[in-house]
Amino acid sequence: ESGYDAWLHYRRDRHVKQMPAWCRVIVVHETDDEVLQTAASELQQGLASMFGQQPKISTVPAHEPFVALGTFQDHPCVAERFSAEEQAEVSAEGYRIRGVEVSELAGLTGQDHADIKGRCVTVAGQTSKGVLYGVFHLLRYLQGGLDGKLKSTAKQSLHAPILDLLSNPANPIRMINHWDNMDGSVERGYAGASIFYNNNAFTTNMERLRDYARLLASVGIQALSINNVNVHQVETELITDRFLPDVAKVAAIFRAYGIQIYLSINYASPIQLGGLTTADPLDPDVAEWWQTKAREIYAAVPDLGGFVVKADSENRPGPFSYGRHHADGANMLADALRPYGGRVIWRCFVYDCKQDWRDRKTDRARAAFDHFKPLDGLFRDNVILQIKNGPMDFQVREPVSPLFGALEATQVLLEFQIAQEYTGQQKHLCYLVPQWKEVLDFDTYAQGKGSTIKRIVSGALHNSSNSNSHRGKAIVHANSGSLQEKPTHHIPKPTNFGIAAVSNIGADTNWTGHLLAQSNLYGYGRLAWDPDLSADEIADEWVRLTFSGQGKDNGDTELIPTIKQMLLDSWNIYESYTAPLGVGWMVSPNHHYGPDVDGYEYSMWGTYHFADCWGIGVDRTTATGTGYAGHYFPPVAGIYESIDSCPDELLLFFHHVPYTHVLHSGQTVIQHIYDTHFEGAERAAHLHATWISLREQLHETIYEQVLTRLEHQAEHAEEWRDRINTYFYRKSGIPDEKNRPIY
Ligand code: BDP
Repeated sequence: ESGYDAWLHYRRDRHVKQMPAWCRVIVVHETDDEVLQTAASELQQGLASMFGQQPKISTVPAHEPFVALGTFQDHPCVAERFSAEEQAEVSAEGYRIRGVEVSELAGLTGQDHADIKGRCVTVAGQTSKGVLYGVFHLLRYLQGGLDGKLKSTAKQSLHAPILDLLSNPANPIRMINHWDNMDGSVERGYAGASIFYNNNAFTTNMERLRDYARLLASVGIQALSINNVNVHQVETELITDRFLPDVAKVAAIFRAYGIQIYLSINYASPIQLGGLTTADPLDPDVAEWWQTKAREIYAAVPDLGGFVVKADSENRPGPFSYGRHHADGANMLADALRPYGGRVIWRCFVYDCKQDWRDRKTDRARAAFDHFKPLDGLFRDNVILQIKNGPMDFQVREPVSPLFGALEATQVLLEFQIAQEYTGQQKHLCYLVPQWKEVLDFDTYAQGKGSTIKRIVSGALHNSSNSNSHRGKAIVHANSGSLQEKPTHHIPKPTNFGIAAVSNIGADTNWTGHLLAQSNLYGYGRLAWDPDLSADEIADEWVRLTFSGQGKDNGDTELIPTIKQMLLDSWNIYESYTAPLGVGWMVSPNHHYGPDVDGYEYSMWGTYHFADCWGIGVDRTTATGTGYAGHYFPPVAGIYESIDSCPDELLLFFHHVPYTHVLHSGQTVIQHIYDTHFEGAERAAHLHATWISLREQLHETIYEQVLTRLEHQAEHAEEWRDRINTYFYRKSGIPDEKNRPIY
């Protein structure tokens, strides 16, 4: 009980005495398809662990109930269970699961099944990846997650599964980005060293990588970049003979779980590796160098997903050095990868970190939009722009990036951060799914009502508008000076959309440091698959899967609801004792942990709150501020432009207001700051106390792991409270109405 098995521990259920009949035989046709083999062995292993008996694997059904796996093409046993229409409803990576009475299996491959009594279950997909995801769904169901819907009938349904479901992933790309360095460190890693590298070499612990692949595939992740976006000298060599054989080994491990790997590359590679004097994307020698490089890379790893690129940002090299635009840079790489089906995932986190310092009228929040909106329609169809959820940098509260929806002819990936860089670094509890849900459900109005972020990033909005007149409209390109091409207006490919997120795992035994932070990895995968799941449903699943078999009544009455509520409250708690009302930052520079109210205020990074004795906040309006608010579509822009309609939680992101300004809540800004900080610290202490109340019901090591973090959080929340309250009291001179201690 170390947390290593995470949500895949498949504990033996002490209430289930006998293995259900249908689990005893797994029918799967003989295959070279590695992913299908994985699906069969995962099912076999999961069932064996849950029921204490190893199921047989068989290529044909015998005269007993069974569970059949396969694609519709593989096995008559599978295909015959679904009508042509039912099969057609399954997308490339989706699946259907159905449990039926054997008597309903008439005509099955000419065999007589009359003497088979009971139920059979089928897991089917168009592809073996779909089958694998279906198997993990079935295991979730059996393990007690039951999708949160079948709790009370669970025991009965084990023996006669009434499952009949179809599940298709909403997002074609469901990716995790590692910020791992080859020296073994992890940029913004809070769970120990890298599992991929140590001492400037690849790990030899392939077992750990395989276990990671299982965790990812179990929640539907199918793309993985394995090195930091900031590519240093040694990682630059990942695309050379020195490391390509290792990359190939890692790719093989993940391939068996249906996961494609990607490499982050150094834009200056032609100089650093190739001895060229330039990395200018329009220099023919540079383009040729990348073409040759791509040939070498794909000879070693034929199914590499492609490249992830951070260019011209935070001192990384990029096309700007040569007076070129990012479309020039991305397209040159895309042409090199095209023959092999590779993609270029080009990050929009591009800003000049000194610009706001030089000129306080500029605004870092504008940067991604200002750089990329003018390039809409200019990217090759194997380029995808990866956009952080907000315009700044993964703060506890930010508006959504206005690039979503504004890019009409460009494929996009949304970028979340599972690593809790600014949200307590996996020492504080912060279940991020509710935050991500708000982003995904946000309506941009890009094409009228219903243009939600989730529909934009899944490609659904583009697909539905491909045929309407909207798409043909001319796109005005400002600054297209260096661009060699005219807008292509290509129709984005539906497969080149989705979600990526920065990983929160490391070599810690429980993967995420804080055991409860596993819920963020689980939740991210589930949400990327189905953005319509609620934060509550996902929390319920994760808690059930992780803690099943612990607590009284299988955890149903107390353990599960209590831990679930802790998760659901945690983002709000964290927000309430840290930077107020969307202003962000106020963290220690560099490492970003703990309060430092003016830590960034006088630095060059463009992350200011402008607090003085009269007020606080950043004026981002069009009339008097940086104009950022005008990047949104109406009516969103109008809502943010006006102090009266701007939502409280983002007020200081968009407006500079006096401390006496009255919020929609009826409270003044200053009193809101005091109240939320006192309450936040109290609620953090309550999380700690709640956990202590569960002591008897939890396994000791698990209890202890979480306890120490919650203890720290409670203390640290007090420090946050005191620093923020004191700061604002001294700035404003306005006392707390409730006379609580502020020094
Ligand atoms: C910020 C991190 C920095 C990353 C950067 C990025 O502080 O370490 O390199 O984002 O996304 O959140 O590139």
